Amino acid sequence: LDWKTVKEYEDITYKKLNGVARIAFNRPEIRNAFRPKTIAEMLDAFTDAHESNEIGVILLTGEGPSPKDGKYAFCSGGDQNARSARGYKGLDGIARFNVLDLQRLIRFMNKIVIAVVPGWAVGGGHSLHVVCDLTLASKEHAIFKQTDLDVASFDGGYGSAYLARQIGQKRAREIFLLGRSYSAEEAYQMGMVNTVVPHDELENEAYQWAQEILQKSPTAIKMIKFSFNLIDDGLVGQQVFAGEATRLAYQTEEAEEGRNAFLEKRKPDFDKFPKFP
Ligand code: 1HA
Repeated sequence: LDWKTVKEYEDITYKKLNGVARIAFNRPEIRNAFRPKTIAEMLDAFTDAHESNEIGVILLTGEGPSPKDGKYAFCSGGDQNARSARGYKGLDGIARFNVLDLQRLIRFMNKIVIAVVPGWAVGGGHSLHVVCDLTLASKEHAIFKQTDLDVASFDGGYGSAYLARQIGQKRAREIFLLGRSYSAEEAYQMGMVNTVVPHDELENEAYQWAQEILQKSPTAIKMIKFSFNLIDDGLVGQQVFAGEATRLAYQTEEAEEGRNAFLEKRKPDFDKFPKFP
């Protein structure tokens, strides 16, 4: 695939091709663990893709293999070297949990985000695949493992409760409480992976899925994404869904009349609009 680099970063890569953005963790020697700077770069790239009129689908993945031992990773969660008593410490000395901002952006953005898992998806990296709209996994190298409890951490939000919505309470609790490794095939059987793909074809397959999605109506795509999210996202889910409903309502003649009446300092004439059942 002939990806074009959009912007150079230190901890991630960001490329685009034909309506698809590819955003990847790029710290392969530590299994693509993230520090606050990594997530700040992710937020920058995701915001750019979110605001781009051309981009409809984002592939979130990890560069690899590791130059040290040839192993692949999606993401191994928070960089434990950056961990401090108040979160993950940035180069500015401030401790953050900014991966939660990235989770919310993925959840609330009106583009489809596909997790493309070439290797380890662990801890906070596991939670990121959970929050994406779809997950495609490498048949040979993807491994899913939730180590949060081993390092005295817990993603009590999307990473766990939303995982339980996907695969059921017993399975989700097992994943957290035992912290075992699961293959792509096992993750597929559980329902947290959409398809298992031979490693060499993984990115091409993800790109094809993105192209298929791009054939659909952009408005219908975002309405269905936010419909799926609504019930689990509470009032924020309602707000995000309703925002899109408001956008549709703004496109009507009634909305024009409301605005024009205000600007022309007159009473709005809504009588001319039929009260359809
Ligand atoms: O839970 C949260 C949060 C919850 C709420 C709010 C915010 C949160 C933010 C973050 C998180 C978390 O992500 S907590 C969970 C943190 N991550 C982990 O516990 C995973 C730690 N890593 C591993 O268990 C394993 O390394 C692995 C299963 C991913 C891979 O195992 P493997 O293939 O045997 O490789 P390994 O030799 O262990 O690792 C290769 C190199 O990568 C090692 O460095 P080296 O010995 O070559 O110098 C290893 O130390 C490094 N590495 C791997 N993962 C991390 C890491 N270094 C720092 N942080 C890591 N997460």
